[in-house]
Amino acid sequence: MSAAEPVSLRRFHRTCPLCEAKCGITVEVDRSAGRVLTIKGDPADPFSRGYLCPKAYGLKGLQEDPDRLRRPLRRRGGRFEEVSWEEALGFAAERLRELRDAHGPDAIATYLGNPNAHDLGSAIYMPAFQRALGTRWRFSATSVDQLPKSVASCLLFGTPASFAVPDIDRTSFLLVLGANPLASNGSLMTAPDMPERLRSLRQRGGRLVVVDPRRSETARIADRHLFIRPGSDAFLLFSLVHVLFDEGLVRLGRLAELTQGVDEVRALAREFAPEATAPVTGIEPEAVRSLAREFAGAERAVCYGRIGTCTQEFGTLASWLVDVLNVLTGNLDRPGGAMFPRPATGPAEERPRKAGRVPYGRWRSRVRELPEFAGELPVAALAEEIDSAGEARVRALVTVAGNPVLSTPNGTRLAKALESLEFVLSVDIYLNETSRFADVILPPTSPLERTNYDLFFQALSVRNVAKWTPRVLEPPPDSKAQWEILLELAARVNGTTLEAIDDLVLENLLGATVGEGRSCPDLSPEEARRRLGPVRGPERILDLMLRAGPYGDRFRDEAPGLSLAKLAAEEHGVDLGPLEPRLPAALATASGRIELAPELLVQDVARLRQALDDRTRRESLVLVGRRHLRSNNSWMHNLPALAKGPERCTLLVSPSDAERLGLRDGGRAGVRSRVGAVVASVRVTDEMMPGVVSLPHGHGHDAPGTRLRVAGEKPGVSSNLLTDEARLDALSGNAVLNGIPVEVTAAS
Ligand SMILES: Nc1nc2c(c(=O)[nH]1)N[C@H]1C(S)=C(S)[C@@H](COP(=O)(O)OP(=O)(O)OC[C@H]3O[C@@H](n4cnc5c(=O)[nH]c(N)nc54)[C@H](O)[C@@H]3O)O[C@H]1N2
Ligand SMILES: Nc1nc2c(c(=O)[nH]1)N[C@H]1C(S)=C(S)[C@@H](COP(=O)(O)OP(=O)(O)OC[C@H]3O[C@@H](n4cnc5c(=O)[nH]c(N)nc54)[C@H](O)[C@@H]3O)O[C@H]1N2
Ligand code: SF4
Ligand SMILES: [Mo]
Repeated sequence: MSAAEPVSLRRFHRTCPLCEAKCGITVEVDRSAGRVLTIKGDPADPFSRGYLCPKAYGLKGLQEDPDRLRRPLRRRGGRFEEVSWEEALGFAAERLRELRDAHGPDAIATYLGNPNAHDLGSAIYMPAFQRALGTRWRFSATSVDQLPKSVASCLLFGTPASFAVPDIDRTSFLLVLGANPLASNGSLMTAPDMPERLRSLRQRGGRLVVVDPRRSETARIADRHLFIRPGSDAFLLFSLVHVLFDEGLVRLGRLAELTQGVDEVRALAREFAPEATAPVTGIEPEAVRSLAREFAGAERAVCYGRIGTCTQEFGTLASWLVDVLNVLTGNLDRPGGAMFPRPATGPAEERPRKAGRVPYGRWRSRVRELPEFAGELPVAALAEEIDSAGEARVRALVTVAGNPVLSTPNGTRLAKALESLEFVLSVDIYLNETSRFADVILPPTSPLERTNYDLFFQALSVRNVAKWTPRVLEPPPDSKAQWEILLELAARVNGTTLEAIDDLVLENLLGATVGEGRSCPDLSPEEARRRLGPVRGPERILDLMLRAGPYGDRFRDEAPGLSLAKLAAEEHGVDLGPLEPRLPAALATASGRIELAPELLVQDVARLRQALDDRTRRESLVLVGRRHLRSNNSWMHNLPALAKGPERCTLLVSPSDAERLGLRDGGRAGVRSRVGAVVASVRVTDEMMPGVVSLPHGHGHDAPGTRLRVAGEKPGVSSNLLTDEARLDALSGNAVLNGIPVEVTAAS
């Protein structure tokens, strides 16, 4: 630090919480002014090595955004007023209690949005919050995202979180379906600096093949790109499996003993020869055959599917077949294939766990009888659960870090439904398209004002890593962290205290980790409690998880191993090594093996078979989505540094469709689906497959009553005014957000 710099200039090494990549950032702040000066990539972070995307700088914008809420708001007579925390929490808890007492806990629905996954406090205390409300009407962004992958992974490997992630740094053949990591920075695959990781794949002689109805940023740098008709990945994948069997390319290797159901898969694949599926996928049979041969012949290959393979009609089947391909070629659980990370907060011992019942369909939604999975219902059912008459209807909604009006299908119907509710509580940092319907908005502290640790994403990481991110700025007086808001609400609703709930969370974890037969056998719970110290909140729980985890010090201070204090001493994070094979220990299925042909999936193949003969689905014009590096779902459009630049909410149309429909580049087009219509600017580009148009989601910031001044200047339109709540992946209930039939016409 030079003498000219102000004495209060401080430099912190932290993790960016905005997306799944988890880049190391260096934040310079003027602490006396509580101001962020710069945000840069941290070259000493062993995982991200200095990489950064433009969104990281948005953390400064977010900190300074005058529209970001800092005080609770309460609606009075159609207007929002700032009120004290005491009043806001007291009123919210009172209304929730009244509604629960009058109508039962299921009258209150919850919706949890994506940023919860990036917040340690939410990750630790959300289960307690949900339990306090007691409702089974739980919804989240999961069912507009990775639900199909969760269902498939649970059936194959045993738990909803049993995700196999591509070992991208060691593979020699990466087959990507329905993901665009150069824009999204990766998902269900935490791997900062995708550009460099993909470059080095090619440099070591590896190959990248992308299957996408759009020649995306990632497809552009691939060795090969195949256009595919939206929603038809399961057909392509089944054809690849067909060719593996047909040409004797199946090589399970050590997985043979660990896998059951191979013969059933062989039988199912029989009718999906490349020639049979080509009319549905639009991919030439010979291209499918050579892809299967290359994949099977590669030294180390991995197939990876994401949003495009999940948010579609056959999402669970496609997600399943991605892993079937990895298993049949012996690429599951081996370096360069699809592997199971071992996070520092996971179970200490590697031993097969007792299988529970698959958490599917234990209850169903009221109106459409959609199945619960892992404790929640598909969000495509939220509006109808509110607006369909009946004593058991949903009467109140609690949203936490979610914007379902822009993020879930048929936003028009949902907005109307929200307006009709008896009570809405939003825990959110903006007055936006969803929270404008709230009676109370409770804003937590900003990302730079809170401590963090990536409980979820370190379990999805392509290397085993751990990093602690203490807060950079002091939270302003009279502010609350998200975990405090959740626990205070939970406490008030049930007439208990934050302290009591926090203690209960700790006791439950102590019961699972400390004492005879557990990972810390020599310790008593009293001693563990004493060693963890009295400070409440997520840190104490995290410390216990780390110390009792696979790399933990087990409370032996002299021993090597992690504790929160030791992790905190490593400002750039610690690298715990490459992924290692974890089967069979990581399995939790009833058979103790990989269940390659689970009944639910086998049954769903009938639906796929029917679609093979359905001609209409091949002909209509369909809509898909996309992401942009400077945007993040629906909520970073209010930051000037990110919002500047050309209009991004454009409709991409192929030249042949443009000609047929009379559209011109730079002109306007009306897009209509069963449920709604929008008008968007047209970009004519040969990056689109003919028959497919693309519009990003998360825009449409022109709703009345919001406080989003920057976003409102370039509102764009919401693609979820077009997506249809009636279209689901029938097995999981996940919304179909890609492959929506639309009519497009020229507009003035
Ligand atoms: N058509 C279409 N729709 C899609 C998708 C698609 O590809 N196409 N993608 C889907 C996917 S993958 C996802 S994950 C969902 C996302 O769906 P949501 O999670 O519902 O939406 P987000 O846009 O992430 O909204 C986040 C909300 O949290 C608030 N927020 C931000 N940070 C914090 C915080 O720290 N605490 C609190 N309390 N609030 C915060 C923001 O103001 C915003 O209201 O969208 C889905 N919708
Ligand atoms: N910059 C930025 N980064 C983000 C986000 C963001 O909004 N902006 N959101 C974050 C979130 S919540 C998530 S879940 C991840 C998602 O990360 P990704 O899964 O990488 O999502 P996308 O970038 O939308 O890429 C999806 C691709 O699927 C293609 N596609 C559409 N339909 C089909 C189909 O039927 N089959 C096939 N094969 N492809 C299809 C689309 O054309 C698109 O190129 O990104 C995360 N990162
Ligand atoms: S890719 Fe960008 S948004 Fe994602 S963690 Fe890295 S810097 Fe943050
Ligand atoms: Mo997502």
